[in-house]
Amino acid sequence: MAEYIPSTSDWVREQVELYEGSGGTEGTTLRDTGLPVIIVTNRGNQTGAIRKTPLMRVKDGDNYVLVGSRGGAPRNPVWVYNLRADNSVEIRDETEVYAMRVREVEDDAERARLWDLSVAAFPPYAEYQERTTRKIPVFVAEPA
Ligand code: F42
Repeated sequence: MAEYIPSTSDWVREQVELYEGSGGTEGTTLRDTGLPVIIVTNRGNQTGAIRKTPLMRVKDGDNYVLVGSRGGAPRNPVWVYNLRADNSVEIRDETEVYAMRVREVEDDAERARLWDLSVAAFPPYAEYQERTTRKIPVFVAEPA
């Protein structure tokens, strides 16, 4: 079993601990927005360790859309590189846990559709894209 290395970011680590520690009954929304969050579990591309990242819940049927916005920061979140290196993930959505595979969305039309869906679920994504020159990476997670 690989070791779990918690995030160095306090608020992220605390949300993961509350969410997972309660079995998905607490800490399931983003701060005061009340909007739902999922926990993505994957492997670190350097350490091979288990990493856990809270992301907004964006659903497309049975699939989940993962948006690498990081609040519009100039650099991609590290988890983007982890998913590019190993596409096998576990997604916790409240009390349900799914084994899934992710793929980065490259097709313009597909990306546009999933982007609109993501902004509908979490409107600040639009502002985050305006804040940065990088094109925010979008992944889709499908049942493995
Ligand atoms: N971030 C988003 O990008 N999109 C969202 O929709 C989103 C929603 C959200 C909701 C709630 C919440 O609490 C946080 C939310 N975040 C969202 C923030 C998100 O959880 C991440 O913290 C953020 O995207 C930054 O991702 P990050 O992977 O850069 O994480 C940082 C804080 C982090 O933990 N970095 C690790 C560290 O040590 O601090 C690096 C971990 C890692 O994967 N290391 C690799 C390894 O091999 O283990 C090697 C790294 C390398 O060099 O490649």
